[in-house]
Amino acid sequence: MSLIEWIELPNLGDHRGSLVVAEANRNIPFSIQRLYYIFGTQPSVPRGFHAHKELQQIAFGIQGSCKMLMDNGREKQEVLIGQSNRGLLIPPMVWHEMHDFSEDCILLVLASNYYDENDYIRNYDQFLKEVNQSVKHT
Ligand code: T46
Repeated sequence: MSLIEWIELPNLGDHRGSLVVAEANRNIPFSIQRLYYIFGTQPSVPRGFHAHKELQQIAFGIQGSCKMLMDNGREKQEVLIGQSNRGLLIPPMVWHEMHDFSEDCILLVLASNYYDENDYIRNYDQFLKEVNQSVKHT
């Protein structure tokens, strides 16, 4: 699987405006158990700086944009999230950091499970250790 995967949702917009649809286990490749949205951010205040052990997520920039640095321990890539119907897949064991939020940014995140702080790896050295251990066992 490549580090960067986008999920495209249909925009059923017409002259009245846009309408984008996400359906669990159809165009979203998991059962959605939770959604959250991030807004009121500041361009110079980054967020994230963690990986998840098992959680799968998809992040949509439903308004404005931000940059997301993705890092699987071997490769790093930064992408711009800024299309309301194009979400970035954040798989387990990918360290991610959000930077350069536009002032109007609203980030909508669909998640495969409920919030669980034990699923977070918030220390980068610990992340690298766990990633390298899992590579050795595959
Ligand atoms: C992620 C990126 C993209 C909850 O209590 N429940 C929740 O569902 C969430 C998402 C957060 N929280 C609490 C945990 C913290 O005390 O809200 C506080 C802020 O969360 P955090 O510092 O983790 O926020 P970000 O923006 O760094 O990360 C968030 C998600 O937490 C994370 O899963 O992948 O967005």
